[in-house]
Amino acid sequence: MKDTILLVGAGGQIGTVLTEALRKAFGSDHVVATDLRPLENQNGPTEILDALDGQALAALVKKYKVTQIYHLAAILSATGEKNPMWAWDINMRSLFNVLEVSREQQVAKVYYPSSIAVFGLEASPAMTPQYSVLIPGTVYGISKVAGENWANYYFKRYGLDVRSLRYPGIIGYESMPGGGTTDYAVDIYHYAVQNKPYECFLRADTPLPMLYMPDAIRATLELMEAPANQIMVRTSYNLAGMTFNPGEITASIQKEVPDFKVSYVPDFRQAIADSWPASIDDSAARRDWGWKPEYDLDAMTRDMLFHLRKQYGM
Ligand code: NAD
Ligand code: AKB
Repeated sequence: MKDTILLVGAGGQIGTVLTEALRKAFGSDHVVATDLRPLENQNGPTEILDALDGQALAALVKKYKVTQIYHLAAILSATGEKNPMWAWDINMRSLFNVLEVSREQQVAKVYYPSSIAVFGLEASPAMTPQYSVLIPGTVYGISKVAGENWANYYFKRYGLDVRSLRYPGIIGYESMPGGGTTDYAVDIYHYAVQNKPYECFLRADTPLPMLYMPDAIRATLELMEAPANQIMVRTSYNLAGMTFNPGEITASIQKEVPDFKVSYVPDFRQAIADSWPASIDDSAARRDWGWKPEYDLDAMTRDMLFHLRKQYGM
C-alpha cells in the first residue's frame, strides 16, 4: 500500500516547504496539507483543521487512510512568552490529539519536531550533548521537553513509531518564520535584498545554532525513511548545521551587499537566545542514520540572496 501523509500546521515556515518536498517524494495526491487557515498555491489535497479538534483530526485520518502524520503546528518561543498558558495548551493538546489518533487508527509513523529550546542555562552551551540537563527557560521549551518524552512514551508503551529532531533555527527563502527567537536570521536577508537597513533584536555577539531549509527538509525525510531499528533516540535527535551570531551573518551578507547596514537593539528575545546553546553535538544523528549538513553560512547567504532577488524581481 502506498503511504498517505497528513501534515498538521502545513501553512507555516517549515510546513510550506516540507509539503512540497513530500509531494515530490510520495506524489501530490498522497500528501494532505492541513492548517487552521486556508492554504494557498497547493497542488494536492488540503483541509482546514484545528489540531485542538481531535475528532476532526480522526475523521481526516480515516477519510484519507493516512499512514503518516507530520505534526508541525506549534506556538514558538517568542510568541509563547507573550501568553504562556495559551502556548502550553496548543502545543500539548495538539500533540496529544496526534498521538492518540495515531495510536487508535494505527498510523504507521509520526513526525514531531522538537527544538534547541529544550536546553536552558544549565546545559553546557558549546557542543551541547544529546543527553543533557533539560531545564528550559521558555514555555515553548518546556512543551518540547514534555512532547519529546510523550513521543518516547508512546513508542515504548504502544509501539507507535514517533520520530523527532531538535531543529536549530531554520532559515529559508520560501516562507516567513512564525514568532521565534531565531527569526532575525530570515528577516535580515529580506532587508538586505531590498537595500534597507536592518534593526536586529539580538546583540551582535549572540551565537545560535542554525540550519538552512534544504538541509532541514533533507534531515526530516532521511530520518523518516531510516529503518526503524536504526532509530536509537526516541525522544528527539540533536541536529546541527552551522553556528553564527548576528555580527557574522551581517559580515557574510556584506560580502555580497557591501553597503548593507545593521543596528542592534536587543529586546526580550535576547534573554531567550542567551539561554540556548551556541552549538550542538549531533553525533547520534550522524551515527544512527547518517546525518550530514551541506550548507555553511556563506553558501547559505549566496543561495538566500539569489532566490530572494528573484522573488523581489531584481
Ligand atoms: P510556524 O509558526 O511557521 O507554523 C506553524 C503553523 O501551525 C502555522 O501555519 C499555524 O497556522 C499552524 N497552527 C497553529 N495553531 C494551530 C492549530 N491549533 N491547528 C492547526 N494548525 C495550527 O512554525 P514552523 O517554524 O513552521 O515550525 C514547525 C514546527 O517545527 C513547530 O513544531 C516548531 O516548534 C518546530 N521548530 C521550528 C523551528 C524553526 O526555526 N522554524 C525550529 C525548531 C523547531
Ligand atoms: C524559535 O526561535 O522559537 C524557533 C526554534 C529554534 O525552536 N526557531
